[in-house]
Amino acid sequence: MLSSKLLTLVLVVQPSRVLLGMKKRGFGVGRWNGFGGKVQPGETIEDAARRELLEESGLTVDVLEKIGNIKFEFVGETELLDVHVFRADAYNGEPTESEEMRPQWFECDKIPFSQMWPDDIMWFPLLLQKKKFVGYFKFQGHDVILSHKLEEVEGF
Ligand code: 8DG
Repeated sequence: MLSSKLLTLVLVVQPSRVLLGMKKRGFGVGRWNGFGGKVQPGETIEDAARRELLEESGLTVDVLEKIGNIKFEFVGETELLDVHVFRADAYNGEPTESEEMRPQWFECDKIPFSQMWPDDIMWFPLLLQKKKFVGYFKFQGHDVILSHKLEEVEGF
């Protein structure tokens, strides 16, 4: 039986660009990603998403929309990652580098998928089209997807 760990991921999206951060340490180091991390005891998932966004990018947002849920299995590991994905279309503050992330805007047609988690190229198009989705990815190591499921949903 696999246990699971709750994580958040926030993508700040504007009409023609998306804010990503270069992960400077820890899990996913060297990859561009949205902002997020582990949900702490006593926190709601959305509170955790807002906290990690502020800690890692310096931004706050008024509205966060839940747009995805992706579960990740890593062969040989007993814990599933249960990632709750949020989208924000407006933000307050200026993107600021943190110990964990170096933020940078990317045009929507120049997203650096070759330097991102390999599943992202499959679900980013849904994110950018404001579609909601659930997914499951089974990884061998951090680079190879052995199998996956991805489907659009009406809502959460
Ligand atoms: P730390 O303080 O303990 O270093 O870590 P944290 O900030 O609490 O958490 P983390 O381990 O850095 O969180 C991992 C982040 O990576 C989290 O936002 C979820 C996200 N993430 C995965 N897998 C994938 C993936 O395949 N694609 C994308 N885009 N993000 C992913 O865990």
